[in-house]
Amino acid sequence: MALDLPDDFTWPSGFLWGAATAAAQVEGAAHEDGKLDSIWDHFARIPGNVAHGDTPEKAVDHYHRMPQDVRLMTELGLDSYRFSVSWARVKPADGPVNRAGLDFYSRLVDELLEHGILPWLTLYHWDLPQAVEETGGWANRDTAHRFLDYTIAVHEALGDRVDHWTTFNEPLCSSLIGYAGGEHAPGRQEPRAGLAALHHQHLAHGLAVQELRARGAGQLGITLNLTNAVPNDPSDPVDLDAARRLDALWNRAYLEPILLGAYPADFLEDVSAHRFDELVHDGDLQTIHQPIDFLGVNHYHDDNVSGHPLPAGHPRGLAPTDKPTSSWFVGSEFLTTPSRHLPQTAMGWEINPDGLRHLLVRLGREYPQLPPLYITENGSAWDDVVAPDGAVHDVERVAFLEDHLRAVAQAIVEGADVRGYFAWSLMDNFEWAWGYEKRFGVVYVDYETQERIVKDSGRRFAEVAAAARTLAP
Ligand code: GBH
Repeated sequence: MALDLPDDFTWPSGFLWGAATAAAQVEGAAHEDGKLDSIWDHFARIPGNVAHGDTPEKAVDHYHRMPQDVRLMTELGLDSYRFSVSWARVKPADGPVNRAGLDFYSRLVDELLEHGILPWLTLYHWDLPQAVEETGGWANRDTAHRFLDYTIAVHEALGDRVDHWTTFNEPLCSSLIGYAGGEHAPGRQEPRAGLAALHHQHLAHGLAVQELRARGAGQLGITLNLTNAVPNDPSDPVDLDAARRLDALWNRAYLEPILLGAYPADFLEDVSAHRFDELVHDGDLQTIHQPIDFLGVNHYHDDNVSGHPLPAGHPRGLAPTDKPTSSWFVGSEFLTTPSRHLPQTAMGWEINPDGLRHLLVRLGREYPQLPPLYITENGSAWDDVVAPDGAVHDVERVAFLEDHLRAVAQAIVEGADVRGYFAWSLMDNFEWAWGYEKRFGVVYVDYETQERIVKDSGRRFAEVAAAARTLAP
């Protein structure tokens, strides 16, 4: 059955229906075949960092169950599978590349191609080798050059079969949350290190795109998590400025160096106390400002923001552990995110599908140089249970999926150039600082037995994708 969409609506031809995962969240086998610690392996072993003391050590054992998982993808009717490569598997430390680690991805790519599924590869989804962190991690400019070496190793092994290359997944999170906020690995709480990571990841992106382009790689892009910064009280200049700051730090500081070749002037001013400009060397912005073929958009929720302290008694929002963390609003640490009292998912994130429509339309209007868009992540966490009939009736996730797909369709009607939608996530997995507590999959995983059960949302996804293909022009 198709979604309830306007009669004359058809999904653009070739629209990609996919699902996404990330290496550290699904693979497990954290110390097999030459893989060494990533920052997430290391960070998760330190008590207090991850809920319940969970670690990515075994995750959902995808490393060993990969062929079965690819069969699951065919059941869901996926056109494409978005996965990430673990740097700590490929180049765990200084020295030679780890063949055995690369071989896993080579087998995965072959398996996907054999089943007619397009591999959509991400080079960095947050799992820096711990050895690189120990030389300063992303706060160290040299890490951008090491990323280039790693990129070359991956391209040498897979470049003959992989066409779609994404440099970074959500650099905002792996720079500011990891280095300034401290809720994510490596758990540093140093505002300037957060900004250094931001710039060095940009530089790494630019170096990698340049190199991949020169090597003839097909489609190159980056995935950003973009948000609508909503002023809590739109008639209050303090809240308007708060929204402006959040938009600058979370959206424009990531989009504009890539699309326009410059950091936004207001962002530079907001972070000037941290001497950000000293991090940017001559020529860096030219390196970063490479043409890209697509922009991946991850969107989960909007952000309602205020420049005033939270009122007394306002809940602080859910946190994975009671570990004290710092603000990752670097340069605007006073910002708060009061609740708008909208319905929420199990993450405590508000549900507002129209925000996705608004974001997609607005991106095209604000940036004439915007490349085609792919939703590379969208999804929701719920407290799923296996019903007595053996199925997982995740009605809330089905509704979330349908409502967000309708929002994407509406954005397309309004002119947004969206070419695909990847559900987050293919299957339940290691949800970073939340450990295994939060389930995002359209496939349920029993963490004792590793059994997979396609949830109702997975079945719905398959139906919608099949119907869309039948109707495509
Ligand atoms: C994505 O990031 C990741 O790419 C993926 O690996 C992950 O599993 C998935 O989402 C689900 O979490 O603290 O209230 O200000 C999540 C993007 C951006 C969502 C920041 C939470 C802050 C919420 N995140 N946002 S709040």
